[in-house]
Amino acid sequence: MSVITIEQAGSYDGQEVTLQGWLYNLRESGKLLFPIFRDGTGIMQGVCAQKEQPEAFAALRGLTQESSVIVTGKIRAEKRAPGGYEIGVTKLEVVQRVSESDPYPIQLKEHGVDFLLDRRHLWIRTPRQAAILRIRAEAVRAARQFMDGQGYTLTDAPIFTPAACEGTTSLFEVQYIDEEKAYLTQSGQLYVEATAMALGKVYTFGPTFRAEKSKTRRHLTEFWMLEPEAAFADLGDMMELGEGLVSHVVQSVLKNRVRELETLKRDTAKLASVQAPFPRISYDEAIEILQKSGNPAKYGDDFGGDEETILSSQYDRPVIVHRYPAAIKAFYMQPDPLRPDLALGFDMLAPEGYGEIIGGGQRIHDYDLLVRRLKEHNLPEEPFQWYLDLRRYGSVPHAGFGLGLERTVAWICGTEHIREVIPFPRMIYRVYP
Ligand code: NSS
Repeated sequence: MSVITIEQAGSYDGQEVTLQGWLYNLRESGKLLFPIFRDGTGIMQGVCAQKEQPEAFAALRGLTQESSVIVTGKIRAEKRAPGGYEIGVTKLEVVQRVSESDPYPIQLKEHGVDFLLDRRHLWIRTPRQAAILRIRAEAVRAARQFMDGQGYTLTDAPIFTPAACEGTTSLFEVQYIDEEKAYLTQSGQLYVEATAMALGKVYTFGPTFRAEKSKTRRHLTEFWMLEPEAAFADLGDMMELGEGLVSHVVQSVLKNRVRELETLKRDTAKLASVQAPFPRISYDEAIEILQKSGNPAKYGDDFGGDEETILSSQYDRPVIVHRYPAAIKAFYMQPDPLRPDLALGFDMLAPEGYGEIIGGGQRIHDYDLLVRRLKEHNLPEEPFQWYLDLRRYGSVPHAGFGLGLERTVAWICGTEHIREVIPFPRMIYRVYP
């Protein structure tokens, strides 16, 4: 007998198979039982009649939600069933029975989000959450496939770091062995700049940390970032790489995660139009668009969620905003030679109000200018000595960016908040479970 997953059921129509999973729900109707099983790949309805299968019927009757089971039975097509197939149960083995006195806490009804977040270790079992995590995995797979295909080599950046990359206000300080201080990385950028000088085209993909005091639907304190970096590359190269990467990720999810997008009831027409090239506007043009739409933004302001939403609502795919005033950007940004008050940086804003999914641009490659910028940003020179070495020994123009995985997946899934798209979200007031 074949042990199969629910996802594979369509290839076993008419055959007797075994499923391993959990009891998701059970409806009892006299001498007939209608269980719903889940196994992580999907859910499947079953039927069990007392007359034909007295033993399986006895094992199943009264069985508690989320009890683990091994089910044997015949697969048959059933249009009305979720997934299009059901199983006629002939044998049911209970692996662990959830006690009636301590039932599974998450019932098949609406619960408050704090209740669910406290039980995140169980909440991820629900079909909607499982679908989101499968889409996340596909996004990661597709992103790496794209980067590898473009000739970029994965070089992992460290998590303990001696210095800040994205401003000192959101640094997590940790006690490192023997009273030395270290920080959790905010971005692997400084390190991929080094590996780019060693290997040419590189990327890192890992967790990054920001002690964000912002309690918004777009902020986590621990999130994943994919960061490409290339030697002899400029702003234009990175805008092109970014739109290629995002298009590939979205199109791969559309192709390979059809059922999951259905589970989420995602409007896939909105994703289908996400194809490179993306519209590009300068910061100056962005300010004009904002003012025309009645937003109070003035020249020199950084954009928040409201501004990003107005800008992205003008387009059916992500929009790239480039050349921000250097004064509102990080210390490492290369100035525009035509207008040195502007930085050769860009952000990519997702449609439908999901905000900034990419930030990046060209880096300062001149030693003296970089030293000056460190001073202007009140950053100590000493922990950056290794970074300055990259400008002492064979410095070249180079560029890169960071793609926020959770922002990207939240947009693709259409979730209200990014906390749902990472298995165990870390936020300003939450580190449990
Ligand atoms: O601060 S970024 O805009 N840019 C950097 O960290 C650069 N050092 C990356 C680089 O050039 N290699 O962050 C990049 C992206 C941003 O566009 C968001 O999509 C995401 O990282 N991001 C976040 N996601 C979730 N939560 C928080 N708090 C967060 N902060 C940034």
